[in-house]
Amino acid sequence: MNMQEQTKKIIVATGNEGKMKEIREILRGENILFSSLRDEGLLDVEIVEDGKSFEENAVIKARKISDLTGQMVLADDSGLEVDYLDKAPGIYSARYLGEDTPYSIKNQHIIDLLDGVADEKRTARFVCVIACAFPDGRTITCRGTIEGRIGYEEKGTNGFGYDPIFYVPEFGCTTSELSPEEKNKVSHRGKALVAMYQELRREKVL
Ligand code: ITT
Repeated sequence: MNMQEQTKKIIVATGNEGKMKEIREILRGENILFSSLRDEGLLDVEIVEDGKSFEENAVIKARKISDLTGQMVLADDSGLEVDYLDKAPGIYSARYLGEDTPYSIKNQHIIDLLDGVADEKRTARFVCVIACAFPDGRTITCRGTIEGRIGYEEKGTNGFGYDPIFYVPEFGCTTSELSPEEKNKVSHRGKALVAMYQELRREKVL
């Protein structure tokens, strides 16, 4: 068997290019070809994310595309929980202040809401749930988190979304200042995706 034959294609039910890039990097070297909704020509499929948790929304996305394609499909539902804001934006992270609002504005808004709030009360976490939907109707989920604090200004140019305001005390910088490799090693997405990969290996799906 040559390398080409061993490579397995997995559809990821996401339209978010930042996530897609990280997913490809996290499992680089595992002989998996990740195909996005754009790659599949499915970007226009309407998916109603009306779940009440990251788990529910991840399953909704994976299930919809699995039913449509008849394939095993992964999905990522993720977001930022700010403790001082009662865990907002949480599952509404992408829609916070409007889906098309630039992150420079969303990030500054969160910084402003925390104006005058002391370091120890600026705690926050990124959450990522990876769901896998199988063609037989079964679904499984894996969750990963990374703890941090909301910074005082945007810092860094790597990553996407809320990375420039997500300060990680252990590293002394934001996840936007980490290299992609460093972020993937410790991130919510890195943890959730590696856990899912191990589960799929255990189940001999991969
Ligand atoms: P899909 O549903 O198509 O996958 P989406 O962007 O709408 O894309 P979510 O509903 O899961 O996805 O929202 C996730 C949001 O959480 C994302 O748009 C970012 O704002 C934020 N987010 C998640 N992971 C992040 C990360 O690693 N760094 C920065 N922000 C992140």
